[in-house]
Amino acid sequence: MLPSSPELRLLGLLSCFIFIFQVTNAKRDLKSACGTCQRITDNFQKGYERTAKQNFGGGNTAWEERKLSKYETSEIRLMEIVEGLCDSSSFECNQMLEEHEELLETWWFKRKTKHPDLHKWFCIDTIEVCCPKGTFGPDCNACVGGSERPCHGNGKCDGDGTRGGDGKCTCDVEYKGDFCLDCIDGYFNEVRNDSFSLCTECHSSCKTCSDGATHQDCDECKDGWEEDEQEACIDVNECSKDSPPCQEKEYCVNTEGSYSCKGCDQACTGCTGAGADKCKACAGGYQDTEGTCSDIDECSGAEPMCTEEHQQCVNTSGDYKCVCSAGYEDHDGECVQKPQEEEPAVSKTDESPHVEL
Ligand SMILES: [Ca+2]
Ligand SMILES: [Ca+2]
Repeated sequence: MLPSSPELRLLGLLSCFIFIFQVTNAKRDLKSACGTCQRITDNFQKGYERTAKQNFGGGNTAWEERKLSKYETSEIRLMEIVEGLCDSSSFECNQMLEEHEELLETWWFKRKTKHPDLHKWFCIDTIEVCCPKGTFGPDCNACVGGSERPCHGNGKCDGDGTRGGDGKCTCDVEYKGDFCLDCIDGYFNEVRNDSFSLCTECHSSCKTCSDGATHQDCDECKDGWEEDEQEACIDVNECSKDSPPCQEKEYCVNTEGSYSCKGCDQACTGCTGAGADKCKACAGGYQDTEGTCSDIDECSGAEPMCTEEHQQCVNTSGDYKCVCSAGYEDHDGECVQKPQEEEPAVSKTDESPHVEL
């Protein structure tokens, strides 16, 4: 029986999806396939160097010399090199190797002399997963800016050196534009022509600038900076403004391009700087002593501060407190005599460090 039409449509849609998936996947695969191929040829070179010193005994008789020169181009040596080309865990690498192992053999025995660059012969010219440096895509077209200096030396060309990518530039951080010749805000073109651009950082006071790196070259000042009469960007002193930006119990510290607020000494109500000698007024519990706010010793005043029975006064910084005298303890706000229990005998043996074991 033939499938009904909705099923057919679904089938058609599904194969369409699979096709799109394969196309996009293949594009990405070409970049990673080149990476895999590059690793294989890099490891081949390493293996080639590793096996260069090997021989069949270590002597240098004529017989051994002959044997050695035979090894140099032997299948045994090739096998030893091929063994080290892929990590056993790398599926992509092992798959590529399995698919093209015969090509490596062909190169080893027949092409090596004429085409000594394995990467070029294998990855670029034969299995066609890579391109020469500075080129990209199926036909190895030149990157934006040319293959000599892709992206004019100020960025990375998408797919550079592979059969994938679109050749567009991802510029280095200072540069922008399709050709990576323009500077981002905060940088200016120190050198600029059709094929070369050098972007240098503006002065720290500039949002944008042109022609130079001093504070006089700003086109626009950064926040926290303002233009003076000479059109140079200078620091705004936020602390000297009519309405300073800090809280009542803070003082203001001006910095280049900004400011900060710091907490006053606890002896102050408002202050102009750090320490008890920079108070605008003393906080409660403190008094002005020769320009410095110092603690008032409430307990030494003529008037007793703690009036309850068996209480004593304890001075604290910025305050004082009333506590029960020795031998008394607080009981619902009253100081009562502590119970005189005779328990030291028990606790003493408990806490003794010389316990007999
Ligand atoms: Ca400032
Ligand atoms: Ca006090």
